[in-house]
Amino acid sequence: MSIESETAMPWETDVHTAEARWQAEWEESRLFEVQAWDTTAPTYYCLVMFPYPSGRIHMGHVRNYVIGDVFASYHRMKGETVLHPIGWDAFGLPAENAAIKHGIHPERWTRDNIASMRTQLKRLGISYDWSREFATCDDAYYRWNQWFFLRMMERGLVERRKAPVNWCPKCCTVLANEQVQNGCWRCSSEVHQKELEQWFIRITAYADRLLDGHEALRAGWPAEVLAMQRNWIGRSEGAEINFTLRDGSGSLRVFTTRADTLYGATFMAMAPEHPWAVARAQRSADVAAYLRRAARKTAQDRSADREKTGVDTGMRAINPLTGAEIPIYVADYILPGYGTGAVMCVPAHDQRDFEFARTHGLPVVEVIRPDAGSSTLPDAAFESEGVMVNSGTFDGLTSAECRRLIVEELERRGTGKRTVNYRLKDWLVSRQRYWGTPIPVIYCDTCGVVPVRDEDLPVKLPSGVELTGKGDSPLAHVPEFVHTVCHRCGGPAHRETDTMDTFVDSSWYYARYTDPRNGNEPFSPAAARRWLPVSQYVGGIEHACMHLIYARFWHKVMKDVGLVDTEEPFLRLLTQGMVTLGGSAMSKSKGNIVEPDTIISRYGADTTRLFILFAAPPEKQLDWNDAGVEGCWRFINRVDRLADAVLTRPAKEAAPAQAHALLCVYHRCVRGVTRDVADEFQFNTAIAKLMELANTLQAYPAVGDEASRAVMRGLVLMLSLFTPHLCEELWRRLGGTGSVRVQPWPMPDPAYLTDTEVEVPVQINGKLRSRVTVPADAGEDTLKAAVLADERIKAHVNNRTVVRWVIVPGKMVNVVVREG
Ligand code: ANZ
Ligand code: ZN
Repeated sequence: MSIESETAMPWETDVHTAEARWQAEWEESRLFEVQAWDTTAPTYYCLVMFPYPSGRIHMGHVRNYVIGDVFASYHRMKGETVLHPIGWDAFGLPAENAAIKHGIHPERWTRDNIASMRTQLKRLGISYDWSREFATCDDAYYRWNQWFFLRMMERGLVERRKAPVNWCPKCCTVLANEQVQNGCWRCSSEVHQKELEQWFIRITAYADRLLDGHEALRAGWPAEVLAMQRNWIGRSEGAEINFTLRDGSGSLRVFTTRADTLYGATFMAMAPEHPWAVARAQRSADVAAYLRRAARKTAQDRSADREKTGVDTGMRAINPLTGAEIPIYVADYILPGYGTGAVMCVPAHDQRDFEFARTHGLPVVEVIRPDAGSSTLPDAAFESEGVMVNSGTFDGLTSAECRRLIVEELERRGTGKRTVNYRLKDWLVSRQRYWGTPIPVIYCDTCGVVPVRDEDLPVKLPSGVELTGKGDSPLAHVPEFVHTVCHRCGGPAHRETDTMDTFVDSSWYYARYTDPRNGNEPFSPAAARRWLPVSQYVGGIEHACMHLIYARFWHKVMKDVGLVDTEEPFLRLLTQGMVTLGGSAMSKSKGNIVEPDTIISRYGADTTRLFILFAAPPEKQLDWNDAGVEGCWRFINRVDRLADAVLTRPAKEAAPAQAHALLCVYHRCVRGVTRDVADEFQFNTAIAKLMELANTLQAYPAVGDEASRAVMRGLVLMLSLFTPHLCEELWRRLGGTGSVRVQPWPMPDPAYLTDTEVEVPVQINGKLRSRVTVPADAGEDTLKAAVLADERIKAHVNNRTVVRWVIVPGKMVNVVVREG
């Protein structure tokens, strides 16, 4: 082992040159590039949510990517073949807005931003395989969006139908939901709902599969995200019931989860958008006025716990079981997009109906009494289960039983049926925008809607386009694009001028990384089999519903098409917390932004990385703190000097007991850091352990001896997950060969683990779910506390109740839980 470090520059003065030097070396040696077939080692796919090229990297990105790099680096050192790619989510509205505002072409704006963000990212020294980089605005990528769209069309998963969109009459344009802020975001005009032909992807056809998939994700996804998805999908079992109109002109269909309350339905209500309400408005000035008022309210105004408004339509319906005649109202607390947009109202057992009945003087008929305790009537609706009353032959039954029987009775009579309803809606994918994937469809006067042929893909975005922000799709004003020939009949045709929602782009990019240059297919199934599913995905919780549902859906379609053979795309998910300053999210408008570039220019990438990982556990909020950054900087320089001392100090002879004690501390540290990183994802406590190890080493009386060198090498190896540049430098100085980033991860030597601790397996309902480490003599309470604090156990117990503990001290714990 050579010692050539006597003249090494202190890190403190050399940090920027040294970091750049190692980054260049990693890049030149292609250290992080992986070939699909280069090894038989197990694969590990670490994915971070790719950035939108807005122009600059912010701290949220840095946190996301630095966390990802710890996962990738650790698994690489564990000997796995690690895929760690990066690219650009490059389509989207800001590019178009920049074009309108500054007259710069969206493509130019996007490519420039990518170039500067790539430079910024590279300064962080993250172990990306840059050879796989792509941008979703590359036609080599988006042609496959079009290809998938065609496959979905073939499978009946694509539909074109009318849908209400936000329309600004002044700008003459469709607005995305988030662009409606007190009217049009651009001109503040009142935004109208307008019916336009739109393209939909029938994600609802996959609702049950999306829910079923949760079982497999339970162990690796935050329970919170799964709960949000479950809620978003909103599966609800119930019945559809037809109420005949008194005048015999038809029947009004409702969706209810509480068919048991049918005898208590004293009126009905429909959404202002319901076709019958719209028809009624032609003849009733009251109804027309109410509809106009409702149209001005936002969805939030309508669903919030506001006053329940409504108007009697004068129409009457017959309760199918009681034969009673009940009035039909229009009320805006009924939402158009859910169920049938009409409900049977049971004021005694539904609080909203109760309030409405109070305001409008409608009767309240109790049909369920609590088994125990007393009814909440007449102060509030009684919404739980109980025993039937006032319900004819059903009296005395439980409400649950009655629900089943009533639905069966309605099915016999042909006036109702069991149904499942979802809150999830079909995915409206068409955008009247330029900077997105053209929808690959043409319209022929003779043949109608004709899908573009595979061999004619990609339908390229034309570059010459005028963007004004007004009117319909910008592509409609590019004649060379619009006019085409129908390949079926050879006659004249015109192209669809809408583009796809950019969430399409992010729905399968992770699969493209496995085979990013494939020109014949989106990716080869073999490459996908090698790498998918993603082992660890890291990103913001704000993507819990949209992106993470779309991607899961897309993956299932890719499975059905035969491209992948797994049901889920992302095995594990870590949602990193926000980076805040003074407790609030960093934002331009608040002026509380810390620029990554500023920090890197001052302290280097390692300090930035270390602070971000040390200041908070990854999933928790991280409040920026200059003193903390300064502390990390000092620690890094201390490690640098420590390495120097280890190398240059003439070795004193240490007492054997002292060396042994140092090695015991070291091996315990290896065990602890490994556990923190690999099992707990608590990088902050891992770093704290390494800081302690550095302290112990510094205080060691024989710094410079063989034991101290061994410990220093181990410290450098472990620390390289967090501060790779410094550690690369020290590793070489300590005589290491090859990059520190591909060295084997240190193993704790049991000879030095004087074990006063034991590892106890923990089962949930008899299934092994985790292990906890406790003092060998831990009593039941300590054991229980350790079990309940374990992240994996927490995820499994989730919202269920612990009913019993089976404990064999020092040997095994079984937690018995049940739902609810
Ligand atoms: C009668 C009833 C009686 C109801 C009762 C509840 C309690 P979830 O569980 O979310 O699916 N509903 C149906 N469609 C609606 C719409 N478009 N807008 C507003 N409310 C609607 O909720 C289903 C219940 O929400 C349905 O069951 C219906 O009210 C209402 F004691 O029908 B229920
Ligand atoms: Zn034709």
